[in-house]
Amino acid sequence: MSKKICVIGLGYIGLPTAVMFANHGLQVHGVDINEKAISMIQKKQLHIEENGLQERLNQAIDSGKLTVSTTPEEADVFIIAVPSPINPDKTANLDYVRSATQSIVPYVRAGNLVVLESTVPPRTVEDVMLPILRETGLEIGTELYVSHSPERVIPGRIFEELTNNDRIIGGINEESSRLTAELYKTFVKGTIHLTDATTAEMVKVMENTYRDVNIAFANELAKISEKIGIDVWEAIRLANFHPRVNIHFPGPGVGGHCIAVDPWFLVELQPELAKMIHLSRQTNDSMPEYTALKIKQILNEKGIKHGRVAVFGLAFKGNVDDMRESPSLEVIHHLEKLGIDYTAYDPHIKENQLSQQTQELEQAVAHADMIVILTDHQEFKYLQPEQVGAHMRTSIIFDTKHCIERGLWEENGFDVHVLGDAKHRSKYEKHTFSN
Ligand code: SAJ
Repeated sequence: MSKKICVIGLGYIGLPTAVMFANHGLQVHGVDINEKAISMIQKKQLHIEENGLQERLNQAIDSGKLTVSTTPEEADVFIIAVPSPINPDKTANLDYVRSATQSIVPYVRAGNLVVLESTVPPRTVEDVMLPILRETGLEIGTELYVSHSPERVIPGRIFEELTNNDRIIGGINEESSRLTAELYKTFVKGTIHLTDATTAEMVKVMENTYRDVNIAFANELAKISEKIGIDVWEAIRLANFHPRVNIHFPGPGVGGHCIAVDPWFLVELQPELAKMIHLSRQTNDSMPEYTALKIKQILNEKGIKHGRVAVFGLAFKGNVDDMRESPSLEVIHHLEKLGIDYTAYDPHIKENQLSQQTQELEQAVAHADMIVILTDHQEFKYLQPEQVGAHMRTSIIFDTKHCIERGLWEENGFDVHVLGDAKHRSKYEKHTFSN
């Protein structure tokens, strides 16, 4: 294929996508409003972390197939991959989608294809993008083709998933879908499924909402399990042996820029109908406070009035360097409100993100009464009690991600607490929870 592509937005999705097309022989021009990011990419430097991106970027720039700047250029295809966050009042913020669409209007020509990759509320292509694209004077559907091709990749494995995941492509008409599928066949090995634009938008939002609702269910089960004296992790593990059951896992909250955001799109569109979806969002958003209150309860039960806690994990999930919408920040906020002193430690997050953050493990646990694990990083799974025990004032560890080896820590004199696990508590302590 000898098409030229212009990619608007060079973030976590846009840059890997641009690089993929360039390294498969297409001429690609990448655009971003962030001048610093553009000058870094021009020098083959990365402004985001992703496995395998550096060598692929080097190849794309060295071959001359990828150029970048802050302004679009004429092309055969325009791909928009910009953020679609929520406003503080939980309504969709489509400003970037609007301005990116507006930015290509002067460059779009008859026969071009415009593809939106950003996750958006259903009907965005039809109701937000098309009115802007009509300003080109081109007839939509016959002179200008438009579709939604949502990204579905997970950070850390983007290149593998870009290649192997199935793709949903929804055009505003059949020709738009067909042209988009032909384009993505350049590197997609998974099956490409064709539908209409609004269905494709709904599918993407549904996938993330499914996960959010399922996690809320797991969090509710964790709270119930604590009350009735069982270990929810064991119960979920056993339930998932059923061939048609796939219960997700509880935790201190749901972070990231996707799963905690996309369900709100459906709540905004249909507030009267999206009841379970709304309740699930509230359930997951309540977990950081629940976690902080449990920390206080555990300290109080030990007779510790003004405890010091070592917070392990600032990233929104294990083994990533991304703090966006991280529940850890909310847990910390509630610890501050409860007057609990803390240090924060995360080997994946660069220093100076928080004033109480340290890069030194020893410093993080010095005089602490409790380690609270909020992120299941590999480093925490394999942490050894003797690395930290001697520096602590009291040997308590609270694992909200069920990632440490309980027996090992207990053998080393630690009082071990796990979110959603009251079974082990009742074995080691006489009292039950009441709040
Ligand atoms: N989490 C739990 N319990 C679980 C699983 C996750 O509490 O059982 C938490 C994590 O700790 C994290 C949050 O949920 O805080 C979200 O993590 P995630 O790994 O579920 O999702 P993301 O945001 O990294 O990526 C998701 C993916 N969507 C799905 O798996 C359906 C990815 O494929 C999408 O591309 C991405 O959203 C996106 O961009 O929409």
